[in-house]
Amino acid sequence: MALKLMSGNEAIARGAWEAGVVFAAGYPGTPSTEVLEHLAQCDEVRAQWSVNEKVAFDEGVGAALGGLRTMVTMKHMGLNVASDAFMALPYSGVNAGFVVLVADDPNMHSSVHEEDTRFFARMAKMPMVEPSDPQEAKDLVGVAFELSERFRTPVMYHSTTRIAHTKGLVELGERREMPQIPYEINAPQFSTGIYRHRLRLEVEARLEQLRKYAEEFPLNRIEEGKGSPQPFDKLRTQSLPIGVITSGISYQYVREVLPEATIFKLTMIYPLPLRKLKAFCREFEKVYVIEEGEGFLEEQIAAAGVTNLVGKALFGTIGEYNPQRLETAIKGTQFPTDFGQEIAIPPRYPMFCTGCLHRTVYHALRDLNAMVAGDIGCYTMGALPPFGMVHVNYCMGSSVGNAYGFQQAGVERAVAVIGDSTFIHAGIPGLIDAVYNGGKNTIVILDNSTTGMTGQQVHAGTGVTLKGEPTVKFDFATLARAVGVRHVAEVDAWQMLEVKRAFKEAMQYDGVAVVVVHGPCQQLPEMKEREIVPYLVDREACYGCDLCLALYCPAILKGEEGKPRILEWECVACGICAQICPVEAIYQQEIAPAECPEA
Ligand SMILES: Cc1ncc(C[n+]2csc(CCOP(=O)(O)OP(=O)(O)O)c2C)c(N)n1
Repeated sequence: MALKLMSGNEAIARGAWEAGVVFAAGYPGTPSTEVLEHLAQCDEVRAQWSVNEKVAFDEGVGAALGGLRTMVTMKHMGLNVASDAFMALPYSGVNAGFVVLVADDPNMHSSVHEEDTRFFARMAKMPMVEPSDPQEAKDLVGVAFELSERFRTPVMYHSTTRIAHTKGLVELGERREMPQIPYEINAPQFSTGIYRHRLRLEVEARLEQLRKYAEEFPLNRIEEGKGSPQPFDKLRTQSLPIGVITSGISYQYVREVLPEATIFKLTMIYPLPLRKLKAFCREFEKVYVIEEGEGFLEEQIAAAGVTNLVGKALFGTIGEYNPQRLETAIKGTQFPTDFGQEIAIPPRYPMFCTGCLHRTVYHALRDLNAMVAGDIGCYTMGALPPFGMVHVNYCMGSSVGNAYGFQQAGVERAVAVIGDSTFIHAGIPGLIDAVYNGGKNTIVILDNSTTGMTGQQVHAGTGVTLKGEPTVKFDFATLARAVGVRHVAEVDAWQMLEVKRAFKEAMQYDGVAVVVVHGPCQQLPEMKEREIVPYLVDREACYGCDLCLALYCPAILKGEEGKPRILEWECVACGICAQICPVEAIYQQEIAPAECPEA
């Protein structure tokens, strides 16, 4: 028996491979990203980053209808983008198995907002499964595909940050090659727009079958309590028999905190086996429903007439659960809401890497007194001190429309700042709209040749596919011109004066202006591996004006006599500090980088 230590995401990828997945598409987003990255390493799987989640979903639909087992991956916000197609697909159902992995991020470790996507499955009337550990994460993929093909339905595979990133030993299996299921033209089944009224009935009929199946689903199981007296003697002496209904990562916390409890462990979390759950609840005086996020399980069970549930009122909806939180809640004491901040670490703001192009951009926009509608990516951090230069920020692609709206409201110097990956993902329609409706905004596209924030994934503007193959490279300036932008400039991020001049001219232009700022991410291997000749400060020439310190570059510190000092081992020689020094006191000299004394 081959065992391997795997994260949940790696296990999901392994499960997809073993289940015979042939086509896999997605868009990066923590905590789902690594699933596709692992799948890309499998020769048998055509894994790809698509330009956004909606496109990935649509492509997946085509592949599954065409007869290939297909997986589509995204984080919770990605499902918002794909939701139009997500809602429509249950109407037609699928041909070969189709599983959409959606990973939520309770506590927003890497997300703009918390969102419980389980409600989407219910809205779409799509069956949904959820694992509790890496082994189950792997096995459940195969189960989801069987469910999908048996009921000819898309299946949502729900995961969360802790499931995605927790590691555990996983028993490996073999790949099952699945023969392609022949596709036959059948418009009454798959042209959902026209045949919607009949298909609407089919959705309901299928859901009814799924409800029945949920009652028999073997991975929804009851685990009898162990009767252990620890640690809840209080509950025991009051002889309050406790039952627990739970799923996902919460199941692990329950096992830890309530080892004596009888647990109804749900693995298929939509539709629910309500008949069984009701019978279960009758056995106990009190039943805890322990689930992260909203009261998705609780509300449905309560709506079925169960009245002895204790859930969200006790455990709360905000943030992640953990054993401490559950224990505190069950013992009746108030659980602090600043969870995650118990560890004493010095407070500090996240900051752009040394040599990051975003620093130049915000520095220039600050000097030009711009009002910035920001977007989603590393550059979102420009909202924080010391720059404080992202004045509004919502979700991917919003910057372009937001800036246009501000201009409509008469707000001056409204500039949209958007990353390359984000522009391709959701910025393009906003740009077309601004041109079409006669906007007068500047749109700054930050081309760092990667999807930086999620861990340097390639995208359509990088000229490389997820499989590492060369491909057509999207050209931002050409696209801008093609949609009618008359003022298009391209600048090198490390030419400070040029960047500033380009922004100034764009902001003065009477129409939509696009400035593409090129500057590869410093975390890309080619940037990290290049030879760097660091900059130095001539202490004699420097008179301590602190202009270079206002860049907030991690490589520049205030040294002796209050004069700046450049950390040679940190400097990546972007040269911005030298460019803004009024007395040319910063210079580059061919020397061996000194050892970092603290290292
Ligand atoms: C709808 C949606 N999908 C995915 C994500 C995850 N995500 C956060 S930032 C980002 C893109 C960042 O890339 P880019 O715009 O190129 O900016 P960079 O971080 O490289 O500066 C992604 C995909 C998200 N926040 N929302």
